[in-house]
Amino acid sequence: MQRALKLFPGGVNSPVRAYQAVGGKPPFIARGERALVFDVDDNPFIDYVGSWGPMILGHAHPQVVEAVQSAAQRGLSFGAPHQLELELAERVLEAYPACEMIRFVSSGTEATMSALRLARGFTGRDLIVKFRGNYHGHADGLLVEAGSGLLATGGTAGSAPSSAGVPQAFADLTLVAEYNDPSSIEQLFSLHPRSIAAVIFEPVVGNTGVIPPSPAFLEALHTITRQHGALLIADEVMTGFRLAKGGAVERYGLKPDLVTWGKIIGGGLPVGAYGGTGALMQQVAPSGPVYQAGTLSGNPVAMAAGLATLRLLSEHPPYAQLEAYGQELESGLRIAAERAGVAININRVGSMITVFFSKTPVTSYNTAVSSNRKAFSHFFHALLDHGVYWPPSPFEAAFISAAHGQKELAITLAAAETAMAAAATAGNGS
Ligand code: KE4
Repeated sequence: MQRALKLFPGGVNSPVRAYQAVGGKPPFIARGERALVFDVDDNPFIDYVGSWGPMILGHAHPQVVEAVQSAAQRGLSFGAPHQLELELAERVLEAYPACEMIRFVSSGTEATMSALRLARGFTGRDLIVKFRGNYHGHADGLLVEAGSGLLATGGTAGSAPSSAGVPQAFADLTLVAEYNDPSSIEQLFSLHPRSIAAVIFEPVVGNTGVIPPSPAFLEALHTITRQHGALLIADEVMTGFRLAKGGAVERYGLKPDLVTWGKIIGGGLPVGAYGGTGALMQQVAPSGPVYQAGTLSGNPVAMAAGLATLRLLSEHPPYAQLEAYGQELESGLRIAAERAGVAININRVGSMITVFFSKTPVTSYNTAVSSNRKAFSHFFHALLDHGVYWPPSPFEAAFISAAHGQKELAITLAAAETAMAAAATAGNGS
């Protein structure tokens, strides 16, 4: 870590890995195998981070590794059309029948950034709407949160950058609504008639911890965007191919105009994508005026990893098994919390789960962030000390993989007994 701190800001290549939310120093991971990761001293951990979503099949799946090795032996990248791009694209679109065309990029950030540029280019409108606490990658216009003041109309004041280096001028183009609050969407559209290009949302929030969508919210997203001629963008970077073969779109019957993907479609290698109807996607260069490009977009080795992963998910769908494990994990955690006398609210959708140390059910950004962070840190470190590698932040989703089985469940729940008792020492503040 001392060496890393000399090389990288915070010693990491992505902030959440630095353990600032929970304190302490992160282990360096040397290898992974099925549901386990091993640190450089070969200590095993049951992994509930799964590289933040991609590793739904578990680590080093032999068929995925083999596909990557054989692709690499034929050359790593050409910057030219390649058959594996077609095969992966067909597999993604087969699972999302409302999408007719797709463009591969190299991260979820690129996918959402490009989808928003397409929405603006297609509608000729400049404003976009996102939801407080939803994360869509680190494009400037998406590092924006609700302003602090209140407008005379009772709406939230303009938006504010959530990062240094994002000009206020960029933030002014991003409006921020409240997740699971239909009136907050309506309010923005009435304040900005015929100026909003798109609404982008996490179909199930993972980035404030797990927050499921209310039916009324999903309904409002569709009716309001249709009514005002704005595009609806479902950001399935985290939920795509996780919540069902067709992601949240299938699970909730969503009808977005554009979908973004990442994580699982690369099987652990850098792949993102955005897709929609042919009419929309034909607006993207070189067939249309909306420019977007990428040196390693669609590179064969990443395509091979994604293809092997989606093929395995399609041939042996793990979703029932993931749901069953999720149910057992959830009820075991509740029992452990009960025994320790600590107040928790668990939000889980399929294999995405978050334990909030809060007396109040978490259905919104506000209820999520008012949960007890200290209790979470004690919970996290007690799990880690007992060989369970939980996401190092109270506001992230934990991920179950198809490689998690009864053995991993037993070890996790045994560790949870100690972890809940540790959380209880932090007091029951919600
Ligand atoms: P990437 O640029 O990190 O590939 O994807 C950005 C992104 C877009 N949309 C959603 C819904 C996402 O969850 C993400 C990235 N998720 C985080 C986990 N909270 C990645 C972990 C990290 O930032 O290190």
